Amino acid sequence: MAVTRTFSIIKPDATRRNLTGAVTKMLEEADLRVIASKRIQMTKEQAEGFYAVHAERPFFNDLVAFMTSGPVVVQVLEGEDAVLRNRKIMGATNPKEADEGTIRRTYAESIEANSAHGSDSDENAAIEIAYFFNEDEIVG
Ligand code: RTP
Ligand code: MG
Repeated sequence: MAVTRTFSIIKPDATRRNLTGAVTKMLEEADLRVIASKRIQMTKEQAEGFYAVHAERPFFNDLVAFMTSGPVVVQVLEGEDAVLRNRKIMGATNPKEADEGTIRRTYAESIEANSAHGSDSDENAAIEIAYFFNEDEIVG
């Protein structure tokens, strides 16, 4: 297995409840290393661009409103098979379907306010990392 990178967001429901450290701890305990991190307030334009693949989905407007409802923490994570490793510790989109011990099962409030985002492929990870970070902000 190769050491790769993925992109993570600690979503507004988690930052609002002061869970930045708690979520990050679960990522670190899953052997993911935070090699870049910043807390930002996403603009509507940023959120719409980030979730452009979901533009036609019924939940798109709600999702953009939620993701801009408060600060988020964007992170680059590094580890063996980082995309899969991160998706595994996050758990299923819907916290009711997420496995015990996952971030979403532990902390998510709903299918929308589900505490964490993680890239779904190496290709999307590279795109999403570049959307929020310059290479000089990432220290591996
Ligand atoms: P993410 O992209 O945030 O890591 O989550 P995911 O792959 O598990 O889920 P995806 O299908 O890509 O959906 C993106 C985010 O949209 C919100 N969502 N709301 N109301 C709904 O039915 C619904 N479905 C999805 C969630 O915040 C989800 O993480
Ligand atoms: Mg997704």
